[in-house]
Amino acid sequence: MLDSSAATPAATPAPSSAPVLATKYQQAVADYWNAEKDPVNLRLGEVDGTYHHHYGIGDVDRSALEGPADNREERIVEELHRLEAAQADFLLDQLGALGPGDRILDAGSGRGGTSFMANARFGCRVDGISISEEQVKFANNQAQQREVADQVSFHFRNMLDNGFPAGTFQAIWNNESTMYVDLRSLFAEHARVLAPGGRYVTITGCYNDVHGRQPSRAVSQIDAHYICDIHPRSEYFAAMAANDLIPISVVDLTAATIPYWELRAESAVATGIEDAFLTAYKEGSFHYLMIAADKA
Ligand code: GPP
Ligand code: MG
Repeated sequence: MLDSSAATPAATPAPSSAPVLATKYQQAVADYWNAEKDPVNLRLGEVDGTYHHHYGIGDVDRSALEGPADNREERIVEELHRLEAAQADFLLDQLGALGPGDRILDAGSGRGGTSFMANARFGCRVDGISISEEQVKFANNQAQQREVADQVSFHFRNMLDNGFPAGTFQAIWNNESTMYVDLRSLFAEHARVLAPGGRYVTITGCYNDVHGRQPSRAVSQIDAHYICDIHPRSEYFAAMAANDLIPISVVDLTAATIPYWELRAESAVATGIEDAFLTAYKEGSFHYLMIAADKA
């Protein structure tokens, strides 16, 4: 009998035939991000063409606030953007030594900002995945404009079922996107596609188990604003341990992100969620955390 499989090289499995949006919840999240055109993200992205969907870290340059009144808003937008870029740079610092031969995955890639910075830094192929078709379209257009589409590509895929073959990536990150998914399912899927010794990094907002076993009022307000479900700090480590992801570094970025939120609260691009973040951080019910782990 003819066995065609014997002569065929190991094929890349096709992405799962399951629908990308597996639940009504995921559809609601996709609807939110498909419709999102907030100046706090678009005006900041227009500063230099790199569009982020995360917050900022580092001290504010006060000259943004103190200079002449006529272009004060423009300076504040530039300063917020600078702090968001600093956050992405800090995340990339944690990925370890990567080079052009490596492959890396941006899980929850938004409009692509961190992916493009990673490609510029490491010179390697980057895949980004998002359940928002509008974000995927936007980010792929950016890749064309930047003439890196052969190296950086974005896919309409679900981070819980990413469709890549086992062991594909030397590094994976979630830049503020874990709060939309169950962590055990997420880390099982990441562990599947990470090569042994591969690095995982997340920057996330998580609530403080020590403050209370349930989320505080301010954390619940953040959940309602973004339709997400912020996890307790403990759950990150339990879910990593359950999936052969061994933490190597944890940095509490809470103090470093407060200046960003204070500046944002004073700006014309404030969205109304600023006070909830400032309350949650200052009362100690919420942390902004970086966690890096290696795949055993
Ligand atoms: C993305 O940033 C924000 C989230 C994914 C929500 C939750 C994050 C936490 C750390 C709790 P964004 O840049 O799209 O948000 P915004 O529009 O408010 O700037
Ligand atoms: Mg933003």
